[in-house]
Amino acid sequence: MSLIASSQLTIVVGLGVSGLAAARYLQKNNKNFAVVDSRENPPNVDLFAQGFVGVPLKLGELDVDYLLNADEVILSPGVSLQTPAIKAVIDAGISVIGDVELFARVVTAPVIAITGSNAKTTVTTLVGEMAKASGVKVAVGGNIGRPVLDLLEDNAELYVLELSSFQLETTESLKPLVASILNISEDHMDRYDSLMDYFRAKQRIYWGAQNIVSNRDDPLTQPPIAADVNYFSFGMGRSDRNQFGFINESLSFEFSTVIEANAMQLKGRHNHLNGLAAMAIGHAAGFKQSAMIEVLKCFSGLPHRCEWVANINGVEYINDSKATNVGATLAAIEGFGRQDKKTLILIAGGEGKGAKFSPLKPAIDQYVRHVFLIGADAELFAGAIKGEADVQFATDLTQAIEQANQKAVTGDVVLLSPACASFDMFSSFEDRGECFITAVKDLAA
Ligand code: UMA
Ligand code: ADP
Repeated sequence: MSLIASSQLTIVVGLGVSGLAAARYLQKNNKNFAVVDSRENPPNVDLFAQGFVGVPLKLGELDVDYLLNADEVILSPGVSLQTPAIKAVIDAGISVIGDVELFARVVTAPVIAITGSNAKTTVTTLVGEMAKASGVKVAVGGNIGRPVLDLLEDNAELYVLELSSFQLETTESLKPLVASILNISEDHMDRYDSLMDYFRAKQRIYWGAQNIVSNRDDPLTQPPIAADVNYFSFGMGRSDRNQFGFINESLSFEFSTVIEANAMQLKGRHNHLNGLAAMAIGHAAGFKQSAMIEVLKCFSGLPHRCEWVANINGVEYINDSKATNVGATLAAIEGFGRQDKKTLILIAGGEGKGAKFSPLKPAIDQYVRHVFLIGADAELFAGAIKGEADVQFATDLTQAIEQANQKAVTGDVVLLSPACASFDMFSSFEDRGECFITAVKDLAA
């Protein structure tokens, strides 16, 4: 650590959890820095006032002239590189990076980096648990919640990071021990011009990776071929060399079975695939197979992700509030749908983030009897899925649950899987999920 404050100026853009962690890191390393946030009332202002006396903080519309004083800008993943003030900074030749790039420059222990449109948090958590069970001192963070620069305090032997496309856009020197894209489907189309732009951001995770794990069933996850990289894949079909897959009803590696799918606590075909992905990543990182199997047997899932809530008169209620895009809801419908009978009642809708809902139509036609739609994009949603299922609107989530309850018969599953962000009606996907749980429990009372 340098004792003389650097004369170079770093400006942190964003006072959210990642910006605050960046400020802590820069302060600890005696750097000269300032913080700006385009919001008038961002979070953490009080914490900042207490912990960073004398450090300039500017709030409100980004001031280009001020930003141009910087030698480097640390940009929040929540702020687009296309923001005019940030574009002006880039055009002036000033380096704009994210907190993950700052982390990458100093981290000395190996890193496992995981991205995807869906299943990131589930797979990242599984991989973290597998590392622990293998006896590795591990720190888990990134988009999952704990900012990467805070993880450095742990002096871990291994870092397991969930990375979003936003974080990857401003990262170039991570060079992970293992990198994986789990799947790619439309998301964040309010920030990207096209699926290709989003795909290009995700593919940056493979830059400099020693081992790559991709999804055989999803061409967009395939890496460019390079000579000095080990490749592994996972997918629904039978496994072959360097592949994880299924042999009959068991998860398998190459030509041998590893664990029966039914022995996993996580249920649904999509979750079995998540187990395979975690095992493939753990294998590439050198984890013990016995430890990975133990984790797959014990891990029962995370709240708001296809979470079982109640059985009321033979009807199962499932909270999948974390399904904030079409790909996630598709996986949940296919995971819970029955081939022989339409037993699904779907509650969906919210803020669609510019996505097309039509890819849901075939699965809804095949598995869903009634759909109850809420939120800003309910009409758009209804237009895209019009077909065999009965589609109705509800004024709010509680009314949708009551309407679903009236239609449900023994053996049905009422699935909240919105395919949309929650912020038009709720403070977060957690808030939406808690509201679902409370209303369902009220039904049972
Ligand atoms: N914002 C402004 N002006 C600013 C800064 C932020 O308007 O100057 C707004 C933007 O709308 C932005 C939001 O505030 O989207 C949040 O930005 P932030 O800087 O306050 O965010 P952090 O609290 O630092 O959280 C970020 C990640 N947020 C985003 O990428 C939007 C968190 O992912 C992540 O957990 C955290 O860093 C730690 O690494 C959240 C997320 O929603 C969970 N991620 C998206 C997703 O999963 O779909 C990508
Ligand atoms: P992320 O962190 O990428 O949002 P999560 O693990 O939190 O991923 O899961 C979010 C949602 O993604 C779940 O609620 C579920 O609907 C869906 N999902 C889970 N596994 C898969 C998968 N393998 N493929 C597609 N969608 C999935």
